[in-house]
Amino acid sequence: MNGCETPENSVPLLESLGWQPFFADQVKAGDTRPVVRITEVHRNGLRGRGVEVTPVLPPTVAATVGDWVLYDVETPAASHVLERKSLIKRRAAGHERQTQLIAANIDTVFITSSCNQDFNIARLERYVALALDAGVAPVVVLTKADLCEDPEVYVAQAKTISDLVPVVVLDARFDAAKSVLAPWCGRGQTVAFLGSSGVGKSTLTNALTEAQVMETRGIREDDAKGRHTTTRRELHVIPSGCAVIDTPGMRELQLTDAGFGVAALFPDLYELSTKCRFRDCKHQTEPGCAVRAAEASGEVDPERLARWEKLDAEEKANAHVLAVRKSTDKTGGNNLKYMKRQITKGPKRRR
Ligand SMILES: Nc1nc2c(ncn2[C@@H]2O[C@H](COP(=O)(O)OP(=O)(O)O)[C@@H](O)[C@H]2O)c(=O)[nH]1
Ligand SMILES: [Mg+2]
Ligand SMILES: [Zn+2]
Repeated sequence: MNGCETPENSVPLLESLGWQPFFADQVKAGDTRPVVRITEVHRNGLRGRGVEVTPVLPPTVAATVGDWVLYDVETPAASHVLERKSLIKRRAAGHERQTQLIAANIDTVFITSSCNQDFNIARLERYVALALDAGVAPVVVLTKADLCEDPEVYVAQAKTISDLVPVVVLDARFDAAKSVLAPWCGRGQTVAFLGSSGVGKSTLTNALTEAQVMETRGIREDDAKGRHTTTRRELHVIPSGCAVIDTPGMRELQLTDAGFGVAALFPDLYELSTKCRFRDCKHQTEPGCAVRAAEASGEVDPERLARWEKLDAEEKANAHVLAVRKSTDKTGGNNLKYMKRQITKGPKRRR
């Protein structure tokens, strides 16, 4: 082996790490800085992986897991983060309404839920909106099919989310799970698992990597809630020549600045809302409200409508807080520019 190939197969390491023409096009001819992908973020540094290099970059480098960096060997702090293809972020939990970067440059996100009390259509929709907004293709992965009398009941419900979102169901503990996810794990792709604790994200990461790279642990019997075994996001290479990111369960997923994702998930309702008489209609008691009219005539499913209203209101409230912050925070500018570009480009179509 010459260090450029993964031990498992003959896919060049950079490609297995998710290197694509989109990134290669950003490197000028003659630039000798090694490219590395950020695999872990710690308080005191960012771990990267490239061909024959595994540097730790100082935390001042503004990168997250999945970012590609031109590593400045002499002055690591001056390493250059390449433009992102996609970015998953949320409003951080707690009082600080900061935006937390979750992962960059993901092609497909496996939104994972088990076929038990964890299953919650509103929560899945929230993740799907987040993914669509980030420019990442969402796939709903339903685990623990073996523990459930009729998994198809869950599949049928998940399929109502959107025609844009494929749904698969599996037992995460067995090899067969790998082939169910294989269509999204081709060479040079990057996939990530998102979902609550205890649903099987680390079990699936282990299945894909064919190694025990992540620790897994049983859920509490009484309420099906998971324990936080995975404490940080980590990127691993899998033998099919694909990169996979496992994440800890998120207790709270607040959307922020995700108006495009919410609209993409509920295009019919978004379209209706553009027909209200007043442009800033809150769809409450305003005259000429197309949304309330459609509800009254029974054209729309009232439960789905209520879920859209909740997400839309939350997204707008958080986006407003961020907009105020950005107007006083000079570093927010880049991010805003990025989002605008994402929105005009639209979500990436699945292959
Ligand atoms: N029966 C069954 N158990 C599973 C399945 N997926 C995961 N588990 C178990 O659920 C527990 C939590 O899994 P883990 O991968 O740590 O969940 P994570 O918190 O999402 O990373 C572990 O004990 C797994 O063995 C599945 O499809 N069927
Ligand atoms: Mg885990
Ligand atoms: Zn209205």
